[in-house]
Order: sequence, then structure tokens, then C-alpha cells
Amino acid sequence: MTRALITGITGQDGLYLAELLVSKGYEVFGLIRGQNNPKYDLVRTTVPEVTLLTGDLTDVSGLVRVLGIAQPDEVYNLGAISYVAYSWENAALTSDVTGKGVLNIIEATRLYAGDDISKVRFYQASSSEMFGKVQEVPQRESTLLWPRSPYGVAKVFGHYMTINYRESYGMHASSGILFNHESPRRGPEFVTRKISQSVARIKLGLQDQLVLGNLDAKRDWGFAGDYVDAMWRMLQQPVGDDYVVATGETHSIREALDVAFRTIGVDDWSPYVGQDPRFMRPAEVDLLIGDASKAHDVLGWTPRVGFEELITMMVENDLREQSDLSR
Ligand code: G4F
Repeated sequence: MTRALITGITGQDGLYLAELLVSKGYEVFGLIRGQNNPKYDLVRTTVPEVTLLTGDLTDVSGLVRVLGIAQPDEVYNLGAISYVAYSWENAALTSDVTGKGVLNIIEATRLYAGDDISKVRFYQASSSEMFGKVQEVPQRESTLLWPRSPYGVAKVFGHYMTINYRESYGMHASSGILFNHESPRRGPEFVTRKISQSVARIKLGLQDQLVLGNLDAKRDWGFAGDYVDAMWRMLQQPVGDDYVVATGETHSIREALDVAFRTIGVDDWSPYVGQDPRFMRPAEVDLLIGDASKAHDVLGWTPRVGFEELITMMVENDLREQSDLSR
């Protein structure tokens, strides 16, 4: 039985990846932070097969202990402080967890492997946020990185540290440069879920207005359930490498609003949507669109869920969830 350790098990991607690996017959371990973590029950009910181990990406000795217990063949580092806007107010903490945390877990993994570095494979969740002020359209593995947020800077550190461990120690270490990926499990602080939840609440008469920041930014949005499959495929290759994972389509926040409001039968959303500088960022990433041809060619990976289907799925899920809650 192949054994895997997932950090960030409580997040959207952690849950989808755990389900995928369990369906493939893996024994899955998840790193969970702190005592009485409120997300503990969420993991327990969603993927009861997972064994949860307590630890923190900022604590190397704890990570060494967890690796010793899990004895993984594959380590997926999905743990991070992942909300970009928060990273300006908490730049040092974001750097510690999202940046240095990568060094902590990859070094702990190297120590766990000991003399046999081939005994374990490592996945790092890199991000299209690293492209920031984009230097090429579309963005690919070779595009110069120009991060625009403390979060993006921290991800660049983790990305290059992963490459460095591959080159320095011959480690099977891969970095997935994932563009935005969403689902009904997305946290409500991210724009797609904020929109889908608010649109559902407006339809049900539970909310009047949706207040957002910049409506003109463009993102390459895919479905998280498709993207975890790309992570797994990376670790099945003979050697580690870096891959862009994206749909190759870009859409603005306005277009996301068009699709979401159409789902509830509203064509003109302007009376329902306001803007507030509170939700604007000190430095914006204006346009992201990925070229995932390497992932297609080498991994045989293609996204299955398109933009409209994704947003509609999220609104429909929130309509169900919100009407259950309001009963
Ligand atoms: O949904 P977002 O917060 O995602 P963002 O910043 O693109 O980051 C996400 O994707 C990255 C991959 O590129 C991940 F690495 C990262 O962890 C995260 O998953 O914001 C998307 C866009 C931004 O341009 C933002 O300015 O939506 C714009 N936006 C406009 N109004 C808003 C809002 N974003 C949020 N969160 N809330 C708003 O009210």
C-alpha cells in the first residue's frame, strides 16, 4: 500500500487530494495544526480513512516526528497561509509559513529519506501568484517570476527551494504552478466563493448587496478536483519537474458575476453589486492565463470542468447550503 502525507489536509485541495489517493488505495496521513482544530471534524467526516497527525509547518522537529510515524512514499505540501490579501497585513507570518515552511518540510523529508533519497517523492504547491506583474502571456514554466504580494514572494522562495533540493540532492521533488482553482469547498474569503455565496443569499432574500474590490482583474479559473489529479500525476513520473496547471482561458471578475447572476435568472447585476476600496489590493495581479501544454504532453493531464460549469456548480451548491441553513 502506497503511503502519502498531506500538509494542508483541511483545505479545499487537501480534501480533494485525500479522496483521490484513498480511491487509489493509498494509506493517507494528514498534518493538522494545533489542539482542537475546528476543521478536525470536517476531515473526519469527509475522508474518514485519513489518519490525522498533529504538527506545524513552522516546527521542523515536529515534522520529523510526523514523517517518522507516517513513513510516506509521497509527501504533498499543500499547507500555506493562502489568502493573498491577508499577506500584506501579516507579511512575516506568511513568509514563515508559506515560504520557510517549505524549507522545513522538504528538509524534514530529506532527513527522513536518509541515505536513500529515492525512497520518497515530494510535491510543492507553487502558485500562479508568483507571475504577478506578468512578463509573458500566457505564462509557462520558463516565464520570469515577478510576485506582487508577500504571499507571492513567499511562494517564489518555496518554488526555488524545491528546485534546489532536486538539483542539490537528486530528490524527486516537483513543483506544480497551479493557477486559481475553485470548487464548492473554496473558502468564502476568495472571490468566486464570495460571489457564489452572496448570489445564493440574494436569491433567497437573505442579503441585499455584494461588495467587492477590483472587478477588472482576470484569472485563469479551473476546478480544484481536476487539479489534484495533476499533483498526483507529477509524482508518478520517473523524475521530478515543474509544471504549469491551468485551463488556458482567462475571465474577469465581471464575467464571473455574469455567470453567477444568470444562474439565478438575473441579467443585469449592477443594482446588487457595490465596490469598496477596502477590498482593493496595494498591488494587483491584473491578468493570469496559463499555458499547460507541458502538463498535457508529459502528464496526460487535461481539465474537465470549464469556467461556466464551475461557477454554476458553485452557485447551485450555495443555493442548497444557504436554504438548508436558513430553515
Ligand atoms: O479569489 P482571490 O482572493 O484569489 P487570488 O488572489 O488570485 O489568489 C488565489 O489564487 C492563487 C493562484 O494564482 C493562489 F495561489 C492563492 O492562494 C489563492 O488561491 O482574488 C482573485 C481576484 C483578485 O484580483 C482580487 O483583487 O479577485 C479580486 N477581487 C475583487 N474583489 C477580490 C474581491 N478578491 C477577494 N478575495 N475578495 C473581494 O471582495
